[in-house]
Amino acid sequence: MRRAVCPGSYDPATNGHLDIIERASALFDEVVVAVLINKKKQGLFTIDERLDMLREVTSDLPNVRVDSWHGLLVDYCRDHGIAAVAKGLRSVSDFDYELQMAQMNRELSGVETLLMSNNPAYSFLSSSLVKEVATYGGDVSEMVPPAVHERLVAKLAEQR
Ligand code: COD
Repeated sequence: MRRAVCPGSYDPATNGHLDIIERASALFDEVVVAVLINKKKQGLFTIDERLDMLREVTSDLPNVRVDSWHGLLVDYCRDHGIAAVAKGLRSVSDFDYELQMAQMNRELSGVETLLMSNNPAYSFLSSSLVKEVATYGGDVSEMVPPAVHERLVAKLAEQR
């Protein structure tokens, strides 16, 4: 069975993430969407909230499951028999960082990384910018799945 992991912070998932997950699910027998901790980023949603949202927005993709992991991505891949990491590339600046991580992960464990060119409609999208815009009342309803939008609006209202 060909398995891939789509790792990320998913705080929260955007339409750009979902596009990559859907495309990976068409290429592999099974895709695990794994919520990992990025220590450089301050979280808005708890890990359980991110998992719930991801389960909801991927419920129509039968070969996709959702999981979380604290630690190195390569250790997750080894423990779960995963040979490939599938990610999206938005820009040249993404490329530098993604290439470095892909090379490090391959050096550590031999795991391969598939970098997919993103849908240009989502080039500007990141979880951080979506949160920032929504915090100041901007409309992000076209940038995230409806289930995420609902939770984001509720979370920000809770914090006011
Ligand atoms: N269009 C297409 N793809 C996108 C878009 C978009 N608009 N936005 C994001 N993506 C893709 C990118 O491939 C991105 O890498 C991925 O989705 C996840 O994005 P985020 O922002 O949710 O997640 P990051 O960048 O914070 O995730 C970084 C990881 C958590 C994957 C990384 O830090 C990691 O692997 N950490 C685990 C610890 C580890 O192994 N560290 C060593 C790494 S070499």
